[in-house]
Formats: sequence, structure tokens, C-alpha cells
Amino acid sequence: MEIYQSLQNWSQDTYIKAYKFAAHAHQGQKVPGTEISYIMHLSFVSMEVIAALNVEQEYDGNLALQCAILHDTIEDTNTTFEQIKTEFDEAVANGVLALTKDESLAKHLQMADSLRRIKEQPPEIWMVKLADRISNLQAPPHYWTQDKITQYREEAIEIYEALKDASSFLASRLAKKIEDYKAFIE
Ligand SMILES: [Mn+2]
Repeated sequence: MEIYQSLQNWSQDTYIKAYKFAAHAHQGQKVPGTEISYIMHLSFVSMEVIAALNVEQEYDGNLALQCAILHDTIEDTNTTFEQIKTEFDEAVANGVLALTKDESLAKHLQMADSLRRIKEQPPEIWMVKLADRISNLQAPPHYWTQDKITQYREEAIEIYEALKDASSFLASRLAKKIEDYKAFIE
């Protein structure tokens, strides 16, 4: 039997552990505007990260993927920073916290604040934010107004400008999604 010398820089077992944790944490949540389980979003975000890791092999794939899968746990579930630190490690917990909006701030300040905190983290965390917005630039929920859709696209440009240096693969994919998203603006 041939042993395949993989260049893969992440582990399936690490992925599964994070995914199970997130599946429990997000249990019962749906993708907004649909009846689809919320974890589909986590599958898409982590898939985008894996696609980037295939070609940008200098990154810590386990850090990127754990943060991709867990990125909404502090923001959207009862999960705490301490729990993630205990169950995973401090780098993962710091990454997830940076990816969490500070809801004590006024809404219009939250994105700039989050981007500033993400930029203090390693590039793997920047990649997750790029992958998150790539995944979210699909057809908007039916109840979004034109203003909201326009604003969401502008916010995506802000994310692109702030974080593009972490991954040219994800940056070019996000640029394409931002272009395509014009189709939803009347
Ligand atoms: Mn997300």
C-alpha cells in the first residue's frame, strides 16, 4: 500500500470535532428566511476556506477551519469564549471572538470595529471573514429592502478592502461575488 504524502495542512478529525460542537450549539437555528438548518452556512464557509487552503498552503489549516466552523457560536448561541478556549484552544477562541460583532456598539460602528479586531489576528482569521461574506453574497432573503441589499454590498467592499491581503484566492472570489451581487440591486 502506498502512503500518500499529502500537503494537506488540516485534519479531518479536527474538522469533525468542531463541526459537532457547532451543530449542537446552533441546533434548531435556520438559515434566515428559510427552513434550512443553519449549519449549511458553516459547511459553505468552511468549504470556501478548504478551497483556499488547497492553493495557499502556507496557512494553519486547522486554525482557519476551526474558526470557520465556530465563527458564529459566540454571536448567535449561548457558547462563551471560555468554553471555546477549553474545548479547542486560545488561538481559536481569540479568532472566534474577533469574528463576533460587539452588540454594545451602535449598529453602524460594528463592522469597522470587527474588522479592526480581525486585523489584529493571524491571516487565517481574515480568511474566515472573507469566506463568510463570499457565502453570504447569495440571493438575499426575500424580506430585505433595496437599501439593505445595497448596504450589504457596500459592506462587502469594505471587508474586501480591509482583508484582501490575507488570501488572493478568497479576495478574487469575493470580488467576483460583489460584482455578481449587483444583479440583486434594481
Ligand atoms: Mn457567518
